[in-house]
Amino acid sequence: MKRKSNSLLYYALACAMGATLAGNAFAGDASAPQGEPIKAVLTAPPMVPPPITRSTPAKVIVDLEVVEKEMKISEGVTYNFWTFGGSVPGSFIRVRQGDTVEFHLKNHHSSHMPHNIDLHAVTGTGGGAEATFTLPGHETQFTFKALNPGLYVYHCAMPPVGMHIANGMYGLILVEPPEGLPKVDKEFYVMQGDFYTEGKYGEPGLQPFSLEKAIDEHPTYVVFNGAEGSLTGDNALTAKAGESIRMFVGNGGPNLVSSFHVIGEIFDKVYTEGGSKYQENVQTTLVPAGGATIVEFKADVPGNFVLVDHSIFRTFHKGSLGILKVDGEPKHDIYTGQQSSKEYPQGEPAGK
Ligand SMILES: [Cu+2]
Repeated sequence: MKRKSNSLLYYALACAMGATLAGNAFAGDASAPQGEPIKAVLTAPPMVPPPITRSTPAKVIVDLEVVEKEMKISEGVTYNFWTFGGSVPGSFIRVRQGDTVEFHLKNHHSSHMPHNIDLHAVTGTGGGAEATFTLPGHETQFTFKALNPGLYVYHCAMPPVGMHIANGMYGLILVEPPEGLPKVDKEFYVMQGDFYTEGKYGEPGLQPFSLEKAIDEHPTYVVFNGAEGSLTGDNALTAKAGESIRMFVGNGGPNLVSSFHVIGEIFDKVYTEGGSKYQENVQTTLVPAGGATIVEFKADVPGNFVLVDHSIFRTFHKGSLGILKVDGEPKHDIYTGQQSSKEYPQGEPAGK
């Protein structure tokens, strides 16, 4: 009798140990979605959804609708954009590493084309493209686990892929690390894209897509956030002197690499290519087509700071120009502004 109860005890202990080992082996149990499913907050550029404050993984539902719509690309010029969520770039998606994402893709009834989505944050066939072939008026759904933290591009991958991307079908998804990103005062969503129209730059009216120019990689417009002027004038980004700024910067392409630079600022940190490691004290950072980067800096002094693609003819002749307007008191110990301007005595030119 005694022996029997001992063996039962050992059996119970062994089971308990087994369960613990299994629990460790499948980070599965600890990393299973906790609590009720959460509907993801989606934002149009330049806005970013609020930071995630959860300390456990969740099931997150993303509901994204493709809409084909005519919008302004430049002053007096419109274009038939194909969009994720009604904006170019598409809605910003923010999840946490370890989240299980239930992704719903709708394609509005008014669409003329089928669309799908390839999220670079997805581990699986086509990044979800195969699972989301969606006809106009239909909805598809698949689920993925956000395994890797980082800032990722998503885009449509329906053939002809280049044309769907060239029409504005891209956006960003941020997978926050479990501990979150360091707190900052302001976060912005900026994404570059190149556009190819039949008409020349500035030619008014609705401009059709030029496949020939796209294949030749000769864009008519290179812009931030889907249109020339999307980040200037009343649309300029704003901050106060002393605030810390984080920009989630993407490049939808389809063709060009961006030399992203903010005139009059130095990036304190650049999470190169949207990954986990950061470089410090950077002037200009490359953002590949289909890639992203996170830049951080402090707005030390007031002024208009100009966002550019430093392949500079694009900026002044094709539209890739934005403004970050920083208000506040001048700090003359950091920057004085002009202190003098005068003639100086004529002599032999330098270099003689
Ligand atoms: Cu598409």
